[in-house]
Amino acid sequence: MNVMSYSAHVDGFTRDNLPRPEQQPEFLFGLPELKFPERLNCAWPLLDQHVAEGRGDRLCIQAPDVRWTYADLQERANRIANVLVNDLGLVPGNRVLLRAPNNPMLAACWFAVMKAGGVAVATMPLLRAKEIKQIIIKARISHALCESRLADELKLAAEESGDVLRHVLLFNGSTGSGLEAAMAAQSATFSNVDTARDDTCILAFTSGTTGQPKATMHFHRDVMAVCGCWPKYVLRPEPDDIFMGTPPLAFTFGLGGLLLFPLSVGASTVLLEKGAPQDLIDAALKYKATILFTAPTSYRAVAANAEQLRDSTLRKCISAGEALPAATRALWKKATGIEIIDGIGATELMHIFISADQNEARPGATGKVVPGYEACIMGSDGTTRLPAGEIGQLAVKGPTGCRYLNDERQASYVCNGWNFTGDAYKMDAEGYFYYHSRTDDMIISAGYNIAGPDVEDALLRHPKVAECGVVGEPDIERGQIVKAYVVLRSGDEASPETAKELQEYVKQTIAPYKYPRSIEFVATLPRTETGKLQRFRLRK
Ligand code: 3UK
Repeated sequence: MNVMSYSAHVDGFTRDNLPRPEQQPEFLFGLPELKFPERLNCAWPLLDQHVAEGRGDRLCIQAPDVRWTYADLQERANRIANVLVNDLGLVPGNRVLLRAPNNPMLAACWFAVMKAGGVAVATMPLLRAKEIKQIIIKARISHALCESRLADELKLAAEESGDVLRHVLLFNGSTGSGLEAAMAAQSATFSNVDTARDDTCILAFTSGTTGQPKATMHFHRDVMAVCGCWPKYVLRPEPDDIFMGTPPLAFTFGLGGLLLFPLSVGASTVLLEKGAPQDLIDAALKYKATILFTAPTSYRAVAANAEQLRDSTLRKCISAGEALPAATRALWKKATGIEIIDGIGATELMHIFISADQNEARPGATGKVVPGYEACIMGSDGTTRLPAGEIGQLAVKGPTGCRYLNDERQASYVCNGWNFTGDAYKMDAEGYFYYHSRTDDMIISAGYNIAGPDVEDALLRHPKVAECGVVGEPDIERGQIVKAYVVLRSGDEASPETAKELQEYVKQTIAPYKYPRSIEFVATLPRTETGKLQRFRLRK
């Protein structure tokens, strides 16, 4: 599978901008699930095949006032694919920007792009014109399908990007206009473009915190590969499962968890535009959800009222995006009785590659390497494997891996065939991986190597702490000191006494040299739209 197949792309932009072969990671296709035919369009196994095999009447997507079967979704996707090709002149390989909160029309647009052989570039709803413009230019976006409420920033970005983005159609606006009107005039059938398994079908921009955005490239076979690994071996969903959660479909955590994985087994998904704690609880009860995807901070925030979920239909809860503090795992289990399934994934690898199911979970550990992948801990030279128990750089390879679109930073993510995620981890003798910190977030204080997340976990155990972030602050005497930014629970007072109380508490919980010498109380912490704490902003 390392020799590229004949491309169906008429617009060769993505193939022309792949990293050179020697800069690509090694790919592993050992599992039986990973033997892909040369011609592969992921819309077939995920959507059309269900209808072709008589499952068209099964429930596929729910949202407020929407209940679509597989046949309903297929019909919408076909009509939109026809609009793209017949009205907007899309040719295979063109990039299509998608901009909407998680809703059924966004899912239909995503499948339409797959069917037409296009390349979907889903963007975070909160992005502003400046950031959208960078994406339009970097990915040379010619077409956009956009939720009408979010059109303003896109239009601004389009104007400022010169003549690149030529076709914009809006949906979910006043009835009968825009995309929906165009769909009504098109056929409900579409013959999928016969793409190669190694034709790019999505460009996923990383939620990276600094510098120019990076676009990762994933093929049709990558989309199917992620369905064949973590869900197959760790999540093990069933056709009657009802998936729901918060991560945007523009974030590959959400794309997999809320669209690809449910559809890959013929199950259904609930797409929610809002993910505040009470919205999640209400939706879980209303739709009788069985599988929940969200980030650690959200589990913590929902836990306060999660007793309501104790005897609900919910059976599996997945956390990713950030390290899951053992304190949050315990809180969720106490409230709901459910052991969280933690998993580390990355945009570069598309989805989760280290994880443990609810029976194998160990507090403090992310889990074991997911079947299909290999992982190890490398020393600082990037080539020597460290023995069990030592902290080093996490290196991974598997059926998916990093391909940045025309980007020098490829060489820092991929080295000797391994993907380096930028995380410091250790592995124990049984193969469990323990998160330490981001490699550039290590705190070194008076010679001690301290992991911010370790101190955060200790603080989170204190009843007054709602959220916290721990970073290294420059210090003349110690090089760095441990500094904690703390959001208190409402009603608790931000006073020197409270700070002292928290410091004493940490000293009693973990090695005393790790305690935060400085504590600052804040109202909120800076986070990305994917729920990650922006430590670099705390350091400023
Ligand atoms: C961190 C974790 C500890 C880690 C993602 C699941 O987060 C995802 O992708 P991103 O590109 O960020 C990747 C980085 O996030 N991280 C993610 N999960 C965990 N750290 N424990 C975890 N469970 O630093 C990693 O390198 O935004 C997660 C699926 C798809 C994804 N894209």
